[in-house]
Amino acid sequence: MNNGPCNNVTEDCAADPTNGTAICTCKSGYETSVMNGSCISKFIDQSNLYSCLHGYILLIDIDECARNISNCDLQSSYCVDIIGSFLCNCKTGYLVCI
Ligand SMILES: [Ca+2]
Repeated sequence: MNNGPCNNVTEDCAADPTNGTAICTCKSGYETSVMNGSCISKFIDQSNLYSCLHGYILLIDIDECARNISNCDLQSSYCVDIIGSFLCNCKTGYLVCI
């Protein structure tokens, strides 16, 4: 099926009943990006998308710390979220940590 001007992966296409122009809406599992209005996966942490500048490739980042999926040893280190990755910084009193 022709998806018109809409993105085949992320958007559904419908016709505007008043003038027949195409309307693109985000498919299930996608939401409107705060950056440019395109549809992106709901699993992307949008709080980090603001750091992207126009003309640069959209950085896809998640907050590994908030999602508790970093592999930091939380006994000796704390998790710091950065764009595209995360860091494990040593807690006070630890010279070596992972
Ligand atoms: Ca991150």
